[in-house]
Amino acid sequence: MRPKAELHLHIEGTLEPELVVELARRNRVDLPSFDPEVIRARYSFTDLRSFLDVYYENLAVLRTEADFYDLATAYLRRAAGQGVRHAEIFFDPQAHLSRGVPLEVVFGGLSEAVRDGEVPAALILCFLRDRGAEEAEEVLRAALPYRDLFIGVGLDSAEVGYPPSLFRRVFDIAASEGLRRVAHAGEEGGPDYVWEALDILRVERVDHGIRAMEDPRLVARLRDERIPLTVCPLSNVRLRAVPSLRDHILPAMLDEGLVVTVNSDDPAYFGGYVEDNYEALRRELGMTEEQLDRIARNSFEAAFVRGTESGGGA
Ligand code: ES4
Ligand code: ZN
Repeated sequence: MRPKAELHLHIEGTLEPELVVELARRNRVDLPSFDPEVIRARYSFTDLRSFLDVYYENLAVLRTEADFYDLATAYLRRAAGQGVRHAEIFFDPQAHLSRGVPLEVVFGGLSEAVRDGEVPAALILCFLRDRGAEEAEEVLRAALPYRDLFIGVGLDSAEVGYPPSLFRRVFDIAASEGLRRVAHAGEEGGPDYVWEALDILRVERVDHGIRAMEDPRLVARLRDERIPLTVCPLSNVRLRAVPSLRDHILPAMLDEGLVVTVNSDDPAYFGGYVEDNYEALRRELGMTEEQLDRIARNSFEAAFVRGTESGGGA
């Protein structure tokens, strides 16, 4: 299996139904069903919003430091089995703070799992854009005592209606703290969101970015500045950003000379981990080993933390 870095992965999106049930029992959280198959059967989303509703609901079982530790440890074990040599992992503190889970519990569990994990990894703190810029700034300030435990900030959750420009101040503060910057843009939102992420938030990678292909000037900018895009093919199909894998624009992005990477996004929900995404591109799109090798090489170039492709990681 080819070595790769994974750069677009929400740790909360690795919560498999089996772990939902285990944590619910451990924490005495009531669930509509304790059958993992029944939980999995509810994953019939039609867009980003309907996915996020289920995703946030399942988070009710994450309560203690041990829960966050077990979640991230399970991901890093699976990632090792998928050829991942380095992972830069998103987490959503607001999705936990809003349920009364303190920041120290989230940072404690995740950072210990990263320290002990099977794959070298780093954490990227994401702001939930639909909760607004003021709350994002509060979260960043509250997280600064844990500054050494994360390498950057990102922007996720429902995209349309929450343009990157709203978050200029919080990204400026992050930059002044030496934090790396990424944002989801151009998944459901148009190329204008990608422009704003670059020009206003000064992001160094674009998460998804598939709709950048609608704007040739933007494509030229991304190519010339070698700004990586973290594309998530199985996610795009499940959330209907593209009709089917065969219609995915990824091969054209590669032909344009963009620094494209392939990632799993929320693998517990979208039907596969990162190597499963590579495999689907091979099977459904007929992508060649040469193309997939380029994507894997891009993933190491696009990583903020440099390891080596043969391991050694952070
Ligand atoms: C997400 Cl696919 C996607 N898009 C935006 N925000 C997210 N959070 C978790 N998965
Ligand atoms: Zn994502």
